[in-house]
Amino acid sequence: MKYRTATQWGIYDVVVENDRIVDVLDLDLDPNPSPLGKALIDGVQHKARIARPAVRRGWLENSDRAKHRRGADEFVDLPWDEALDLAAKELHRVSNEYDNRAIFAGSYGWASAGRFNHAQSQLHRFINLIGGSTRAANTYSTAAAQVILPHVVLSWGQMELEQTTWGEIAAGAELVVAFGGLPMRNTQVAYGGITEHQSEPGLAHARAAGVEIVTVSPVRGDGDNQDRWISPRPGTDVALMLGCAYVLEAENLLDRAFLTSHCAGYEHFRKYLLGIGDGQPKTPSWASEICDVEAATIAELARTMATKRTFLTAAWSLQRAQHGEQPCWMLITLACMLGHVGRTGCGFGFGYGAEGFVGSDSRRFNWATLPKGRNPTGFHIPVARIADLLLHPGETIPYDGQEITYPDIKLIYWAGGNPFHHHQDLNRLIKGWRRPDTVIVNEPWWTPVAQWADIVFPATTQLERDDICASSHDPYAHVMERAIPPQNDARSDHAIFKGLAARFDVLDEFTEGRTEHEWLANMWERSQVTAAKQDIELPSFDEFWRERKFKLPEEPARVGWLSQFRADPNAHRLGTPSGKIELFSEVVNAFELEDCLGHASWLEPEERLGGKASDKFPLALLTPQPKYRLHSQFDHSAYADLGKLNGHEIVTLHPDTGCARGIVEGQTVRLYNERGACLAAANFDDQMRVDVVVLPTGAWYRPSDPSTAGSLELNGNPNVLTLDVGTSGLAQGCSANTCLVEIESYTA
Ligand SMILES: Nc1nc2c(c(=O)[nH]1)N[C@H]1C(S)=C(S)[C@@H](COP(=O)(O)OP(=O)(O)OC[C@H]3O[C@@H](n4cnc5c(=O)[nH]c(N)nc54)[C@H](O)[C@@H]3O)O[C@H]1N2
Ligand SMILES: Nc1nc2c(c(=O)[nH]1)N[C@H]1C(S)=C(S)[C@@H](COP(=O)(O)OP(=O)(O)OC[C@H]3O[C@@H](n4cnc5c(=O)[nH]c(N)nc54)[C@H](O)[C@@H]3O)O[C@H]1N2
Ligand SMILES: [Mo]
Repeated sequence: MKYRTATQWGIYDVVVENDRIVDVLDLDLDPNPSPLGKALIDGVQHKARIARPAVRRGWLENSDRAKHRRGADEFVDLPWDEALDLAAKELHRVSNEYDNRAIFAGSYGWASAGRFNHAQSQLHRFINLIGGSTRAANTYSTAAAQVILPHVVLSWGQMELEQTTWGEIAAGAELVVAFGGLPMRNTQVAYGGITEHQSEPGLAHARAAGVEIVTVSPVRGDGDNQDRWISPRPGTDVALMLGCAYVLEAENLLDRAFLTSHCAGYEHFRKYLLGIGDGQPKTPSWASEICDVEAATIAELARTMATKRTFLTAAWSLQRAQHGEQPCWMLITLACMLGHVGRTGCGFGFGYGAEGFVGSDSRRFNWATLPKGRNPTGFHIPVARIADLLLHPGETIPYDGQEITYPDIKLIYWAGGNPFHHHQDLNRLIKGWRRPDTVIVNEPWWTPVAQWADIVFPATTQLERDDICASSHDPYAHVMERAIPPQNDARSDHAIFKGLAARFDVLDEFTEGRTEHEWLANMWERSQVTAAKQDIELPSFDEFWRERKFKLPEEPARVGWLSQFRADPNAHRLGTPSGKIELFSEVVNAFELEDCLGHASWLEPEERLGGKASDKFPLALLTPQPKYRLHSQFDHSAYADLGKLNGHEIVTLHPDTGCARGIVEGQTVRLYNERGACLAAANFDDQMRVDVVVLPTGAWYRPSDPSTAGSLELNGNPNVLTLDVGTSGLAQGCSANTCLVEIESYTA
């Protein structure tokens, strides 16, 4: 039998024989399906599944909960009723003894496709009914961009969904300068699910139309199909862009009319650029010292950009670094100086090699989701400050012009995310993670976050329940069919929270009297209402369920992004205070932050090549997204093994870097710095900087000695090495890519 399913890397048909998944088939709908679907074949019905509810022995048997043994303890299986009773009792206790802010249900993570059994939505709906919790704002992906861009140009949501399409780039641009490249491996993935992968065909189309691509990245392989490669030190793109800006200003190659009519505050930025104030003109030779690209190359790049219809783009990775707000602001500043913003296919945009929907011309539509209600505490922290929250109750931090004081967290509830994947400096996280009284986790597999919990509820995967896949960037809705029975004793996230809701006397409020299937129909009906407002008629729910998919009608071609603003900036004001693109922001300036000034600026990070700490650790570590996985998901599958060697994640380094350290290709190596150490398998690539090493994220955290923080990590999880500081007092995003390490051959 074949069953339709959806993942956040594509829609597939799953072939099932005798309740076993035997194959996963691509759909004809998809011009460029992702092979990541293969992970479902052995990954779903795997020995790593959590069979039944489990409680950590030390938590169960010791009055002090043996918190120091969290992550290093054994588990005791319990029947569902007993485990639910324990969790409910503990939630009751914390909620009664403290303010509900003492519960952290931020629960960041991608979970899986399926709008109803979306783990966080279910968790939030339940928690909101029992008084709410501390939550988390923004994402690990784009926090710095999400916070700075509304001050400069537009809300992030608008940018992501509405910015220039690949078709427009092909039609209107002559030159694309891609900071961080356009790594097509990342476009396999799109949040919530993706039907048609358009990025690779879109990029190929632009290339065929004669668009020249310049990749600016420490790693050449980031630019599939590029014409030219410029390789700065990681984290120094802002200096390089400033060097370019200086040439435009000094050689009068900039569009002063555009800067006056459409931008606010260029004069402030110009003073900084020319060094009137700090005495340091941001010349190409100044930039060259920082980014290690020749001054002549910088000047020549500036001149080329000024003579062509240019599109500037940056990978999201650039802003996942200390001062990550700056590359976003500086890219926009440079594009405004060039003056092409709002012309077809020109200007600026973010993330064209980040997720598969960026630059697609699919209709955008707000499909209905599960209503989560309101969080009665109304309180959240910036998502990447989780370790600070756990470690420093009572401390106050700045965030986007506000002040946030951390509460004392007594209970963590996580569903649908893996902080032992996503957070930086895991040895530091562990110290905080062992402070609360109780950690509750819903997970299908014994992932690290499940291993580091006290009460673990086994969740079904999407193949064990019905659901609907529908995302705001995708014109399709798909039926997700239950293909196999729930494995072992697993229950859906909805059923788990139903069990808890009953114990809080909020069952009726939680379910509103609906079965899971009735909820799907309800969500569909709410989408019908939204559609009707746009003169679109959706079929009945029954018909949708029979047909298994529905595609919204094509819409008339979107009006070129920012073209109306370009044509008439007064009639089409932006959301900024001036209505223009703010190259200087009075608002940000008034926050008086040292690490985010009123205009784009070069700010020294805590560590970088050629800068602080490089005498101790001479290599920059980049931790990009993995080609053979989504984050840490299905790391246990045979497909994910393609990114491993001898059981370790593969680290890529320049052959000269290996040679200088006596490392041969294929051998096991140890990466280390003052924060931690991990093993990996060495792979050489001579098309990258000699002072950079690349270890993708996602290997399951496996410390050799979980009882003590800091022990050698065995699988190759780079987050034992990364730096855990906020991007700045503005966004407080994660700074994963600000990281120096050393590497050595490993023999044990
Ligand atoms: N060093 C470094 N670190 C990074 C990054 C980086 O670039 N460098 N990138 C960051 C970014 S951009 C992101 S988005 C994060 C990603 O971090 P996460 O989103 O936390 O990572 P995932 O591995 O996708 O975690 C999803 C979890 O949900 C579980 N799950 C799946 N389906 C279900 C379900 O139906 N129910 C329940 N209860 N659970 C389910 C999976 O088993 C998995 O454990 O990582 C961040 N971390
Ligand atoms: N296959 C797959 N695809 C994914 C994901 C996945 O887990 N697997 N995760 C998805 C998610 S959640 C997100 S947020 C996006 C992330 O999308 P991005 O953040 O854009 O992707 P990354 O792979 O982290 O980084 C892209 C490239 O930037 C380069 N780079 C890093 N630092 C610098 C720098 O300082 N300067 C310059 N010039 N280049 C730099 C790296 O070499 C890297 O290959 O990817 C999505 N796509
Ligand atoms: Mo992300």
